[in-house]
Amino acid sequence: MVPASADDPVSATPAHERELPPHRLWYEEPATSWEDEGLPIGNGHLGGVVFGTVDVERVQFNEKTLWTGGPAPGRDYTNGNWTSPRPDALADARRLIEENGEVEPEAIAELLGQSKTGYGSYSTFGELRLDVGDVGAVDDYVRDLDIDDGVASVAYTADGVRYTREFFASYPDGVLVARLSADEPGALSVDVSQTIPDGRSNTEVTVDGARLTVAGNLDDNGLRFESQVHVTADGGTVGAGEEAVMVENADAVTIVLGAGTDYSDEYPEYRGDDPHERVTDVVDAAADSSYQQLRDAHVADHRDLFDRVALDIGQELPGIPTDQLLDGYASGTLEAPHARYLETLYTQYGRYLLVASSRPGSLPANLQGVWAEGTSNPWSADYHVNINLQMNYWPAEVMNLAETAGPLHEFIDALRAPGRVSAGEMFDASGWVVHNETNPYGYTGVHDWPTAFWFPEANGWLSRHLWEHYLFTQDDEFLADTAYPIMKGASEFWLDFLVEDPRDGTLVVSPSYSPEHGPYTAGAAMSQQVVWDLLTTTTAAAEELDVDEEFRATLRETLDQLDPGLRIGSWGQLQEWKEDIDDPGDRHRHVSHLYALHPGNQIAPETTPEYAEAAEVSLNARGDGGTGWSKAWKINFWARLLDGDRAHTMLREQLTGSTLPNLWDTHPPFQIDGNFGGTAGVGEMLVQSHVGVIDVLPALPSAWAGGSVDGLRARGGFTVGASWRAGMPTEVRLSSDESGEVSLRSEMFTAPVRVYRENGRPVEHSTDGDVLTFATSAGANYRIVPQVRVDIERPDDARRPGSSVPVSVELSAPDRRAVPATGASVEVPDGWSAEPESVRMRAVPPRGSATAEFTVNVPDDAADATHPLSVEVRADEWTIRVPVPVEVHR
Ligand code: FUC
Repeated sequence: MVPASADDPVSATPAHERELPPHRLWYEEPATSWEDEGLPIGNGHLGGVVFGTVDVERVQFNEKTLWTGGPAPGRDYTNGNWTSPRPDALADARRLIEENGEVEPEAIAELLGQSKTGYGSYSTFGELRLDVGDVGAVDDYVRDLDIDDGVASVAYTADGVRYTREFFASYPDGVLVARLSADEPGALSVDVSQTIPDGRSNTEVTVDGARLTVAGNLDDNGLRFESQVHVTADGGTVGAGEEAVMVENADAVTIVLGAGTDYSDEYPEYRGDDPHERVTDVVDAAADSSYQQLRDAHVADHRDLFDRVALDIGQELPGIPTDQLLDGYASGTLEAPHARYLETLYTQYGRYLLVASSRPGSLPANLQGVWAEGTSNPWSADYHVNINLQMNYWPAEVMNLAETAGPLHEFIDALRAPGRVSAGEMFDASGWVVHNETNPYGYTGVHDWPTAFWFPEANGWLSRHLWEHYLFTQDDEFLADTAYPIMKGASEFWLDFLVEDPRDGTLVVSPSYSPEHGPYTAGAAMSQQVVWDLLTTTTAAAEELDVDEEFRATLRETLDQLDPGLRIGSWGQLQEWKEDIDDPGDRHRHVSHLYALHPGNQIAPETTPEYAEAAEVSLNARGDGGTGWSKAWKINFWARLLDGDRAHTMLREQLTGSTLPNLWDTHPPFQIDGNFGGTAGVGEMLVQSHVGVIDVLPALPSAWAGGSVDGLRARGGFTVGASWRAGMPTEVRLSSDESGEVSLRSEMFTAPVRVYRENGRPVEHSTDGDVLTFATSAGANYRIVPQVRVDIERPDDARRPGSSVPVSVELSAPDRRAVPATGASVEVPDGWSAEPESVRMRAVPPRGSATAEFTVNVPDDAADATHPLSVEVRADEWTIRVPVPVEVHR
């Protein structure tokens, strides 16, 4: 063994060295159901769902701004604001609540609600149809979605010819692309056309040579739309047919599709330029590029985002199609590495879907991302802001896709103009407001569904996303120009809207409604927590920017008087309402009063253990059921409670009961929020940074005992990676965008570690318990390496009373430092014994190891249970304690 000198260069290559199995969804049959089986592609503004049907390929497609509703000739669109003044409505609602404590939702809806007018719906653009004629019998059919490259494909053999189709949506070129090829020259003939859904007028279909153009207006609001399809053939002929472009006897065919509308996000007109020129330009440019050029540019762009996070939990490629994999997972028949494959595929699929449905230059991802099959879709495929839109963006920062949040920020910004009118006209308040759900036409007022119309706190919850973006990116310009003005406007609303609670003199929200159940009251937990969070982060932002001193003082005074929404009730629960009225039998899918635990950070086991415990009581009472997004939220909650196994249980629940064969989340119906919430939840299991410390592997489930992850982001401008074995890190990796101090938390730091720069130089650090702190330089990479490691070997099957368990302890020095002499023992519960009681272990040289053997005796009267044993290895300066639970079973 060669003792290394302090400044030996060490490899900067991450420990993540295994080539990961490809991330791919695949099937042996064409899709028959859009919702269950279609495979989604997208570039943020265009989305396509590929069926893989053989004779006539169907690619249903969307353009993000194709929405009915909003301003329209002959419609009195009020953005949901009251059509006539109701000067007393708010005061009446408040009085009802003050007098009765609890008020039926219908009574409040009667006073404050109003039926929806001009809300509209997201709509399909149509279907691209590729008609290759009657193919006859087909062999070796496969349909897949390669999410590493962002390419869907279909392949089959007919008449001895192998046919292949590829589909992708290119962000750099702004088009959907389809490519048909065959392994025999001249084998391809296809008619390319487009369907036109209902609800369109002035529709013109023109075929000019190789170009099919469809343009018209939506009946509902006159929105102008246009799509153009251009067909290029290698070999063969291309000609104009009636409403189709016809290709005969080609070797290969490339089809590009561009689409747009005259929507603009500018209040109050919401109209911009006719899309004709824009669509013509992108389709012309794409038609001038070769298929390979389009594909290469797309794959490079996609991988630039997608490849940033690598997750290895020991998954292995299963040799079965994805629908069978999902079935096997649900029935518990998969081998563990195949189950882990599905878990990593699902995690990365959420990242794929976010890249595909949210890129700068268009609207944010809606309830179905960018994919919607009908002209009037479930919940309009809109922007619900009492959880759903927010959940869509939970993975954006931690999962290293911060750019995808741009459309959300712009959308929130565009809500301000109509939101100011709603605040002023309806409530005589300044600032801006939005309620339970909204559309792209600034619907910031109300509707009248009693249990789901009132949620003015949405302005605060949305604002949190801007502040988080700043925390993760440290982008000062973004904070000053985008985030702060929006946060300030939302805070101004609350400064005017909060009222004093006669019960205790605190400031509360009234009316207040905990989504989407129970009575209307004053000061429900979520209302208070969201407002507390908004005012607190707005104060922090103003301080950071050193602006608005007087306003800051007002915020602080208000915060001092604000009810923070945290109360522990009679059965130990975190109260959902200000009065202790929680029903332990309540299984409602919204768990709103835990906002403070996630996505907020008012509650954390490290900082407010008693509230964290109460949150756990509430969460246990709510149970592990729920709809898709509800389960996804529970993954995040349990991760924040640092319970990796329970978070994993919820991930299993989501995959088992709320995931369709194409891995889309189902409420039911298909709703994409759960996909994003699930992916974010895995992020929370692996790294957390919401209480000022980067917690590494805070909620690692025992099913993921070994693995590695790279590319996760943490607040403060950090990128984090780690490798682990037996649940304990073997290395932590950190890159720092800025110079400053960083603190990380891991059980690993309770024993000696060293921190190295990429050039191999050790970095000075300090530790305090399980927290390690050191100074970072901008752009530098660090590795944190344990200097001592304890591995345990023992049979892990259940033992009988009166039997014994051999326990072998391996102590090693994995880096360049020796481990000094230590004492080792097994700590056992009362009535148990271990032989020997303790062992003295000699010093271990660098990269060497030593072992000690113990026998644990299980007492005759040991109960059927898992008993908490542990191994302790003690040196003068440190102690390592490794839990070794022993299950006893008669
Ligand atoms: C919220 C949820 C519903 C549904 C809708 C789109 O209102 O409570 O379950 O997800 O959004």
